[in-house]
Amino acid sequence: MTYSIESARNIFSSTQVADAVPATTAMFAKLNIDDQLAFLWYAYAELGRTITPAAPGKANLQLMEGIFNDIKQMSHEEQTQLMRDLASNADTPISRSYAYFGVNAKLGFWWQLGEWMKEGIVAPMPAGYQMSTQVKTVLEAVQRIDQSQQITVLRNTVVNMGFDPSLADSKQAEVINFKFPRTSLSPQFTIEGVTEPTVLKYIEAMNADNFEAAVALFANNGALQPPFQKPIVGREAITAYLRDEGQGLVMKPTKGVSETIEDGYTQHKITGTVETPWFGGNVGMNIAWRFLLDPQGQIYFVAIDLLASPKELLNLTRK
Ligand code: EQ3
Repeated sequence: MTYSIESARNIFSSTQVADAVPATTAMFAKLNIDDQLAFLWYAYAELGRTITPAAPGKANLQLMEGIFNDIKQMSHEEQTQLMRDLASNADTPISRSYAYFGVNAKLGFWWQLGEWMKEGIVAPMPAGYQMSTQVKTVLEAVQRIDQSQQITVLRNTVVNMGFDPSLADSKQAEVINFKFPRTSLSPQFTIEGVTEPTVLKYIEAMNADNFEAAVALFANNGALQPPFQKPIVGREAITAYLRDEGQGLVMKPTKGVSETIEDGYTQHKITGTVETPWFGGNVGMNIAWRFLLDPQGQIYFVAIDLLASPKELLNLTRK
């Protein structure tokens, strides 16, 4: 049997992923725009009772200085309109610029607005605001899921904002990507049950933000499937994706299983935790990597899954 990316997606098919994330994100998407903004404010404030994201660093925020200066000059009405435009994917100059922010830059943009909302520099939630029943329902749904799933929902909502760049007639060449300098040496790890060098090298490279080295481990037509997304195919596309989304992640794989399948292919499932630079060790996301290596030991496919529960960390069954 030769594999296709489509068939590779089914390896270790008993893996239980956190379905509550797309379900809650879909509930959010049905809210009207003002309810969406209100929901995010309250969800963020609620999360802030236990953890808050780290400040993204001056150098990163400076990349958006021009836009921030414009926003500070605006009236509260204009600022509110700007937030509505972003949430409704309207075609405005700032909404277009936002589309070319990398994921972390988008999060950093809202982080800054959130700080300024607290200080009253950016229009805060109106005094006496009454939550609609729809907002309450989505908030309750978010309260039922664990913290790593909550931050993933928040992240999804922010990623989907702004003017869709595929609709833009002119393309801006450069995406604004944040960098998170590593404060300590790459974490040491051993994966109980897995010694496959390609897998170990992948984790090592990712823990050093060495995306070129990580991507060199892929086959030419290899693919990486991020949580809740379709596979990203080919080295160039994977490199661009990792430069945007892989920065500063700390991967702590702990257990795994390896198996030789047909025609010299091998499959490996590894579980462990991943920390984002925004929340550091305060939020360990339960993750599985499902690797399919070709007979040359190159990565033909790897899926990264956000697991449904910590119990899933122990699920290393092969089917
Ligand atoms: C201002 C406020 C509050 C109100 C306003 O009305 C609207 C908005 C939007 C507001 C602001 C909200 C803010 C500031 C939200 C911030 C949320 C943050 C910082 C969320 C961060 C989440 C990060 C996550 C979930 C990262 C996950 C990364 C993973 C799972 C990476 C996995 C990977 C692995 C393990 C690989 O091996 C390959 C790469 C890959 C990236 C897939």
